Amino acid sequence: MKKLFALCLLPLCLLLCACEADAPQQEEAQAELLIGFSQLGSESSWRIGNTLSIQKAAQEHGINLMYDNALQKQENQIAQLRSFIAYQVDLIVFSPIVEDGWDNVLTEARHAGIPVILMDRFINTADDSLYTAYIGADFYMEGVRAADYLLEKAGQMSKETINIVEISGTEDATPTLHRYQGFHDKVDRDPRFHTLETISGDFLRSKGKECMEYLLDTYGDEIDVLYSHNDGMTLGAIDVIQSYGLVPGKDIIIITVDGEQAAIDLLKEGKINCVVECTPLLGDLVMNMAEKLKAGESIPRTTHPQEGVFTEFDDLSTLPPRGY
Ligand code: GZL
Repeated sequence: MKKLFALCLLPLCLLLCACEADAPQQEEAQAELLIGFSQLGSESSWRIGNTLSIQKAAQEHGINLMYDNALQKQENQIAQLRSFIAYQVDLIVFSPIVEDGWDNVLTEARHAGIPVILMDRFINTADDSLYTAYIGADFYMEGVRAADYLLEKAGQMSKETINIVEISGTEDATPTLHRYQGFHDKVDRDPRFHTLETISGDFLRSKGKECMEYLLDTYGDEIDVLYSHNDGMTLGAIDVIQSYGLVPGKDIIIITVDGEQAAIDLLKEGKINCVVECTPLLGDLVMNMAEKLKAGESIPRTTHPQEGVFTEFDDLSTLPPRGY
């Protein structure tokens, strides 16, 4: 009855059935594994690639996935987590849109005996028992990699003062907080660099465009460098830079994060100078951990995927397609 009731609570949930497994006992074990996956939205190519990665990996691992999209609203994610609890899923996987406000619903998941994996973004809590593992990027190091490129580039810029504008991601989101900190911990120590302003573009291309219009109207040709927290906002900013008659990658040095194909293409064209990689392809990592949990094995508390950085100084001719 509870499950029937829960089903009524999940109008938007897409239940992807387990694909065939080789041996019957394996099929039965995996078919029992039901993951409740709450995705925060569809705000960027990165996010869409991340969703597809999770769905593809679930199918390939023969794991049932109950998927829901919170459309950029924390209250939707909390409601989805409560639905997963009511449905008694085996595991909850979600990407918390912001770091605060999860203690109550995750306490309910713990009381229901449902483990939680944080995927892609982190939470701010005093109670570490509320989640089993974090699988996602080291965003602080992404910020450091962005700064390392700029320090190398500055050596070629015959300028005593280098003015930076920054378009940051969703406020209070883990990537925003840590990409900011990793970058500024390094850059702010160097007297050549001056950050004119940091404003949030919420990881949206449309807001990246609005932010760049404001920054160019406010600071004009004072701007030497744009540090943008994701490729979507960068693409919006580049449209504006060009509409103002400026040459992206030359008049304004551009550093971006994610590594989606469109950004790599602009890097090859010289319109972007540095692309810090943040892979959305976390599906296999998540499903492998889910299978270990189901088998009663322990899993690492934190798992970071391998990530790198692509710059104008690299040979990009052999770079394979990005897949997102
Ligand atoms: C990073 C991820 C961010 C991406 C953006 O892991 O949370 O959210 O950088 C996405 O493109 O919107």
